[in-house]
Amino acid sequence: MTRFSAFAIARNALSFHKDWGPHWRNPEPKRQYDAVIVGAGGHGLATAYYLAKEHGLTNIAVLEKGWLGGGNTGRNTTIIRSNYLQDASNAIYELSRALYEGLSQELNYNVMFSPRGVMMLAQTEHEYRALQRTSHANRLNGVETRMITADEVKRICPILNTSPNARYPVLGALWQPRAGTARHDAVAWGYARGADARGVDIVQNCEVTGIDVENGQVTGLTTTRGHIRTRKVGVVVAGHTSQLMAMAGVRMPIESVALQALVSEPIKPVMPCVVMANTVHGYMSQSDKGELVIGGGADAYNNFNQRGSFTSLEHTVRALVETFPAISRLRMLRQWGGIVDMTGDRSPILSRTPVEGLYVNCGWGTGGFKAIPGSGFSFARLIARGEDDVCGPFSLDRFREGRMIDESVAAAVAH
Ligand code: FAD
Ligand code: PYC
Repeated sequence: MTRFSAFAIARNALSFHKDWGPHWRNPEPKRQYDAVIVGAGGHGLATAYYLAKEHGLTNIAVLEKGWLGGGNTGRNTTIIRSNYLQDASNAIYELSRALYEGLSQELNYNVMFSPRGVMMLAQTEHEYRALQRTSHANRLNGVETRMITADEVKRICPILNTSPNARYPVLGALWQPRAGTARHDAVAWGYARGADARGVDIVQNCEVTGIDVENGQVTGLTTTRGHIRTRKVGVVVAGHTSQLMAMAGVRMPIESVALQALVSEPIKPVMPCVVMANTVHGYMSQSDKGELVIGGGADAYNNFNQRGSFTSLEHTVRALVETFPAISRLRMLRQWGGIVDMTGDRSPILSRTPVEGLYVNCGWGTGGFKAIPGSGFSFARLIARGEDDVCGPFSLDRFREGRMIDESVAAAVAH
């Protein structure tokens, strides 16, 4: 693997940066692996990376029906925070946020983690109390968040409309100073590069079309590039989880729905942090290129439309113009959608399944980008060693046993 360093960059500058090699191989799938991960999104790639790095499992493959990072991982708005309500959520999201802090060094790849701070506005008394409760829960779990006043909100982000005459005046906000953003493609590419360097085969354009089960044990996969034998499979396919798991006869408590986002034309820096205005269904940050990155609520009906729609655009832009009147004359450049995987309690599933050797990682819904490092690290432990210290509460059993991890408020985006 080419290592990035000041010296390597200087050396490659001499040849006008034309001599950098490919960052991962494009291997043919082998006929047998010790473990196979289905889905080369951030979670699948991170799982493969930690399986290889932490557990020495290198005869493994990641199978991807399209191109790596082309699912929700390359379509999200990159917000990273750990200000969830429940103890189990604080554990996995804060593990993840902490891993993001050192991820560029870990992967020797710049993921552009920017801990610029995330504020969730309180625009009704009820919302204020709910966020205050979250800040207390966070403090008990060692997650650094606090409530800030409307004056502090204005000081941190001057373009925010904090007028008391607004339809929903800003009463304060839940502020997480070490939360922020990262470059989504770089997270996928960095993990792919690290996994490939440790011998993991990342096979793109390889769709899984069947899961073989014999006597309750997974034994292989049928793919568009041939049959593969394996006794361990991790399904990590976000919005397509129900279809994949149905191939093994497992019914999943997942609904698939499009979540959309858009970006404006680039402008000079105006947004020093991330702002989420959940009452009016909008959130915004500014990318390093200067584009305002904007999103809102999920589509109101289940669907697989991986694209934008006018209804969502209008609803989201109306919310944002109300929150940031200064952006009303900006042109919007691009709009897109991704298919997110929603559970009833808005918490993920990282679990064994009734089929021996078959594991599933899904249900991150509208908020799984932030969780990629922690999810990959913990899911790899579950697959390699059966250890479920972090994953345990997120098992499939919880739906049968009524052990919900209710994060419908902390999930931020309306759905
Ligand atoms: P994906 O990245 O979707 O990867 C799954 C992969 O599986 C895909 O590449 C797909 O092609 C592949 N696959 C599917 N079926 C098969 C098959 N049969 N065979 C082989 N491969 C298959 N989260 C945040 O934390 N912060 C945010 O700001 C945020 N904003 C978002 C904004 C939008 C518009 C969207 C859509 C999502 C957002 N999210 C956000 C959520 C986040 O993007 C996802 O939770 C996360 O990326 C899920 O990653 P993944 O690896 O599980 O799934
Ligand atoms: O989970 O923080 C989040 C988020 C913001 C936008 C979409 N998801």
